[in-house]
Amino acid sequence: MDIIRLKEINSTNDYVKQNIQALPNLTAVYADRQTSGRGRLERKWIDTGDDNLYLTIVLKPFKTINPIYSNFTQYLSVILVMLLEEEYNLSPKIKWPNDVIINGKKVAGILAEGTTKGGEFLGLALGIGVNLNTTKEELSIIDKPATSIFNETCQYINKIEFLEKLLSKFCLLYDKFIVEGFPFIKKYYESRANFINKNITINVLGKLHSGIAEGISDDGSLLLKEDKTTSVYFIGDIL
Ligand code: BT5
Repeated sequence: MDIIRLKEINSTNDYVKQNIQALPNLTAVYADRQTSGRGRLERKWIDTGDDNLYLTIVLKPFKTINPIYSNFTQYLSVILVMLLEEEYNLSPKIKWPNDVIINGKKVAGILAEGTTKGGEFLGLALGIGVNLNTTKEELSIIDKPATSIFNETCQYINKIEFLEKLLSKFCLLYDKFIVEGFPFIKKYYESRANFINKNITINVLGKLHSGIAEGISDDGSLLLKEDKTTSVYFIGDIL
């Protein structure tokens, strides 16, 4: 995997989107500082210093739009959970669709953005921000409960080592994932999900829906039992 390091950029996702034609599949772009990191729906990803990870992976395994593109965020959340469990002895959970949570607080956020030109699909920018060494004080400026690996383990995390481990795990299961799609990671994803069989409320573009989360479909969507019917949601936030 080629790795590009940027000292400072507005957003690694924007950098990848702007350069997607020149960047080969599976190039990783990370920045030491990110001045306008973005989340979904115009939300912000807060930069808490250069010893945290701001990374975007270039993905264009298929030349045309393919259902697999909508599941890469869930794939990356599973890869991160595996790494946190195996190497850092943590017990992270996944909050649908792809937040990674430790002890009820968000440690990482993932944002995938497709790029098209004249109707042609050029590729996906798969971005992830991971709080590696953010201190309690820095975490307190984030508007929702947040944590870092350092905050959970009292262990300083070497960013480059962490990046290499994350990317090598990403590549290890990648070939199988792009052939089999979400069903390949479904069992693992569900076993680490913190919402299944619970009463939840989701916000879908400003509209709230409440019910029991019955599970995840083979395409990664959420099955929510509202009264007597089960609805399928492809986007939204669990509140
Ligand atoms: C996300 O959005 O969680 C996706 C974040 C993706 C960030 C990466 S960094 C590299 C790449 N380049 C970018 O520009 N973006 C990607 P969402 O689910 O919408 O959550 C955003 C919310 O997370 C914010 O509204 C805050 O409540 C919270 N948040 C912001 N910064 C945080 C941080 N450092 N740690 C924990 N939570 C944070």
